[in-house]
Amino acid sequence: MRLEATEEDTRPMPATEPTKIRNIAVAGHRGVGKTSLVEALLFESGKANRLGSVEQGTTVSDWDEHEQKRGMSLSGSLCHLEWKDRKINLVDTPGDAGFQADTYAALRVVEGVLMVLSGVMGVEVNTARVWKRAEEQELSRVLFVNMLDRERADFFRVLEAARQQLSDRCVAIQLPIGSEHELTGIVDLLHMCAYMDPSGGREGGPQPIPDSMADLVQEHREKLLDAVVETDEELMGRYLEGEELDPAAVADALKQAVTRDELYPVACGVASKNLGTTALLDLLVEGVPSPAKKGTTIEFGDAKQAVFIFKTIADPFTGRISCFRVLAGPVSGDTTLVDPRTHAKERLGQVLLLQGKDSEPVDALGIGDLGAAAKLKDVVTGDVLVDHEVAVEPPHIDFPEPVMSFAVTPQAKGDEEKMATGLRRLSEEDPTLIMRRDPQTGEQLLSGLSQMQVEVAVDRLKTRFHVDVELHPPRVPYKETIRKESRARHRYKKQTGGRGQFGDCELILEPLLGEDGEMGYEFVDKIVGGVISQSYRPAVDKGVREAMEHGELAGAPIEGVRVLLVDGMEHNVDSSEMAFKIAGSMAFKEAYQKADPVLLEPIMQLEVTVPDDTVGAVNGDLNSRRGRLQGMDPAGGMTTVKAEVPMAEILTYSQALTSMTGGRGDYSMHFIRYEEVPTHVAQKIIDQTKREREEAHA
Ligand SMILES: Nc1nc2c(ncn2[C@@H]2O[C@H](COP(=O)(O)OP(=O)(O)OP(=O)(O)O)[C@@H](O)[C@H]2O)c(=O)[nH]1
Ligand SMILES: [Mg+2]
Repeated sequence: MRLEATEEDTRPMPATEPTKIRNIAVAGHRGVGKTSLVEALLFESGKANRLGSVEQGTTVSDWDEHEQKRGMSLSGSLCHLEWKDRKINLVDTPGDAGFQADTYAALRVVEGVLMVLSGVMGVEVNTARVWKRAEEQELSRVLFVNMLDRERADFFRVLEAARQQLSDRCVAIQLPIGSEHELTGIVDLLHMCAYMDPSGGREGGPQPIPDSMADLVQEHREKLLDAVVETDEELMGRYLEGEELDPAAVADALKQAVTRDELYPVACGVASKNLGTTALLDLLVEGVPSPAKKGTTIEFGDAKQAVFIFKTIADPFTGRISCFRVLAGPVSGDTTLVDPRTHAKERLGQVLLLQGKDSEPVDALGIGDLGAAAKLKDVVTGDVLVDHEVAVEPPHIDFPEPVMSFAVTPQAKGDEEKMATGLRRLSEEDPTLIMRRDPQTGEQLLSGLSQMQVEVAVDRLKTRFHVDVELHPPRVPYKETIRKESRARHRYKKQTGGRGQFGDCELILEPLLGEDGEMGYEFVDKIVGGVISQSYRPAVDKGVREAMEHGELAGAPIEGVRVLLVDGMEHNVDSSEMAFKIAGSMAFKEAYQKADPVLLEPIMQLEVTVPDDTVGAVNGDLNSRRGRLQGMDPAGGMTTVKAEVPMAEILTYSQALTSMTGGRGDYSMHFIRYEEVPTHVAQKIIDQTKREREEAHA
C-alpha cells in the first residue's frame, strides 16, 4: 500500500455531493469475473490506463501478492471512478466462500449490488447466497452476465435461471449480439443502441443495432418496457395509449423501480475484453440509487460527523488502514473522532481515497462516500466513530460462523509470540478467522470458513510476519461420563517416621444430566456424625475434581457425575487436607471404573449444498462418515442436504466435498451436542490414547 504526501498549495476540494455518489458492491460466485469487470469499468472510465488481467496479476483490485499468486480475490478491494459527473465507488468482493467476511461487510456500506454471473454456469451457490443477503438488506441489484465469449455460454439460459432461482423480476436490459466465440457486441435496450467488441481496447461509442437483431430486440425491449411501466402508473397510462416513451422517462422509472427493489435489470458482456462496460456504467449511474436516495440504516445518533468502519487492512508498511463509509459529515483530515465502544479518541490524520493498493489524500469526504484512514489505534471492523460520545448500537454484520479448525504450531521454538501477534493482526483483517486456545487440549486453534482461508493465513504469516507455522488437524474435544451408579472407598495412609498421612473416604457416583442436556458436576456432602471433619471435606471435592480432568478412558474430561461423600475416617494426628485430596481422587478413580464409563464425542449439524447430480455421492460419503441424514431440500438445480455428523469424521471435509462436486459444493456446520461414541470406534480411540501414554512414558 502506498501513501502519497499531500500536495501543498491546493485549494480545499469540496466533498462529493451524496446525490452524485453511487456505492456498489461487485459480488457473485467464485471466478465469474468480478475483478476483471471492475478492471474494465476503471479502464473504460479512464481511471486506469490499461486493461489489467487476473492471469497476469495486473488488476487494480487484486493487488495483494497472495491474490496474484492464486489468481483469485481474497479480500474486498475499494476502487472509484467518475462517469457522467457521478462518482462510482466499487467494492470488488471475493467470491470464494472462505472469504465472505469482506463481502458481507461491503453489503453494509452500499446501496447497490452488481451481481456478476458466469454466462456458462449461471446461478451458483454463492450467487444465491449473496442475493439472499442483499435481499435481507433491501439493496438494489443489477445483474451482469459475463463470459459470454466462452464456449457453452448462453445469455438467455442464464437469464431464465436468474428469473427462476433469484427473482422473476429480473429483466434483460441488454442482449448479446451473437454467442460464444462469435459474440461481436451487445445491444443496450434502454438507449436502443449497440456496442461492438473492442477486444480489450476502449469501447467505441454507441452504434446502430444490427438489422438481423430487429425481432429479438423488439421482443425484449417490449418485455423491459412492460416490466418498467408496470411499476409506474403514470407511465403505464401513456404507454397504453401508444405513446412513444422517451429513454429519460423510462430510465427514471427504471431507477425508481430498482431503488424500490421492484426490478432487477440484467446486463451482459465480456469483462476480459471490456465489452459492455459503457452500457453498464450508464446503467449503474441511471439505475442505482445514490446515498441521498437510499440512506443507511446504521445508527449514529445526533453526531455531526460519523463514520462506519467496514474493513481493516493490516498493512505491513503503513500499519493499519481502516476503510469507512461517511454516515454524517463531511469528514476531513486532521479530525479527531471518538469510538463509543472503547471511549478512545481516534485521530484521522488524512482521509484517503483508495484505488486498490494506491491511496490518495483528499480534503474531505461527504455523506455516503467511501474512503479510508491510516493508523487508527483501537478501531476494529464494525465500529462506528463519532464526533462526540453518543450511545450508538454498532451494526451487526452477522459474519458466518467458522466451520473448521486447525491446530497451529510455529516451526521454530520460541516463535509462539510472533505467531500469536501475526494471527491477531490477521483476524483483525478478517473477522471470520478466529484464533483461540482449546482449554481442553491446550492447542492453539485457528478456525475459519474454509481450508483455503486458513492456508492463506499461514502464507501471510510467512510473508508479512516472517513466521513459519504448521497446520495439524485439531484434536477432537472428547468427553467422558458414566452410565451407572457405583461406590468405592479408598484409604490413603503413609507412615514415614514422624507425622504420617491419613485420609479415608467413601464415595457414591451417580450419572447426572441437567435439565437442558448440560452435563454438570455436583458434590454432595452426606457425612453424618462428623466421621470426617468439616474442614477436610472440601479437600475430597478438590481431589475428585482433579481426577475428573483426565478420564481413564481417553484422558478426556469427565462430566455428568454427581459425587456423594458418604463415609470416611480421620486420624487426629496424621490427617491433612492433602491426604483427603489424594483419598478423594483415588476413591473417585476406583468408583469410576465400576460406573460403566463411556466416551462422548461432539456432533455437528451439517448443511451441504451441492449440484443435484452429486447428491448420491455426497450422501453415500456422509453415510461412511457415520452421518445421519435429516433432510434434503432441492432448489433450482442445487440440493441442500442436512445431516448430523460426528466432528471426528468431518475435520477435513472440504477436500472431499471439492473432489466430489468439482468445487461446486459448499457447506456450513455448527456444534449441537455430545453423544456416546459407538463401542467399536471408542475402542480405537482408547487404544490410541493408551499407546500415546505409553510412548510418553517410554
Ligand atoms: N473468456 C472470458 N474470461 C473471463 C471473462 N471475465 C473474466 N475472465 C477470466 O476468468 C477468470 C476469473 O476472473 P476474475 O475476474 O478473477 O473473477 P472473480 O469473480 O473476480 O474471481 P474471485 O474474486 O476469485 O471470486 C480469470 O482468468 C479472467 O481472466 C470473460 O468475460 N470472458
Ligand atoms: Mg475477484
